[in-house]
Amino acid sequence: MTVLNHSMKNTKLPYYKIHTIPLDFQEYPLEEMQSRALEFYENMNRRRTVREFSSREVPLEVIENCIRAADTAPNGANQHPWHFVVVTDPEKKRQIREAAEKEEKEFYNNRATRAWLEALAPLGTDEHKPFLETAPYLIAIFAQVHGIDQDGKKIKHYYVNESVGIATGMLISAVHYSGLASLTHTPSPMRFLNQILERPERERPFLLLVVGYPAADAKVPDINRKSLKEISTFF
Ligand code: IYR
Repeated sequence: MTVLNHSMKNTKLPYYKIHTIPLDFQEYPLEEMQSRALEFYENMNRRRTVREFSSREVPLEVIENCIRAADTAPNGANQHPWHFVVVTDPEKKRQIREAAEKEEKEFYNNRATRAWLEALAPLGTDEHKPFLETAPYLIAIFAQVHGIDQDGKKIKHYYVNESVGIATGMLISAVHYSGLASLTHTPSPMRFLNQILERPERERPFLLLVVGYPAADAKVPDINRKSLKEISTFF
């Protein structure tokens, strides 16, 4: 079906005939809707950021499908302003670990404020990042600050941070839903990722997601979620 986009009718711009297709929407009986919401929450509530990984193999196809899921994220002007680099090569992992630990050492010893270190203390993090080599996959997520057209001209991208943040959240959810653990790692600064992973300057490293099975004896800090009351208001 083709409809006119009337909101543009009185502007100087040409307005477009947008192409539409029927929505593929799945409705559930109310009871099922309620149990699905509860089940989803209970499942997501088991997700924990893991810092001890097993080197056990994970099929690449799982990672590919998780990235496909991330690409379904709502995003500014449907520009998909992201790029995912999947790293399995041991030498690349080694280079990433080396560069990340260098920045992290500087962070923990000099750059971080006392208040920041105090906020991190309950998590037990430090500058040692062995998981960057142990885990089978590192997924480096890049935000495309702007696009580039066929003539090499800049294309403005909209809501880049929001879009990439949502896609990353969906990637983390997909990884958890698949039965794998992940760790959001943000060495700062992380521009070294452009050089190691051969990404252009217009792409800003957003986050490094470590993915794999948790180590058999993995422990996590005993922390709490906030209550619904603390995080929400209903009018
Ligand atoms: N990027 C450092 C420090 C760090 C910062 C925050 I905020 C965390 O929630 C966790 C760690 C690191 O990865 O150790």
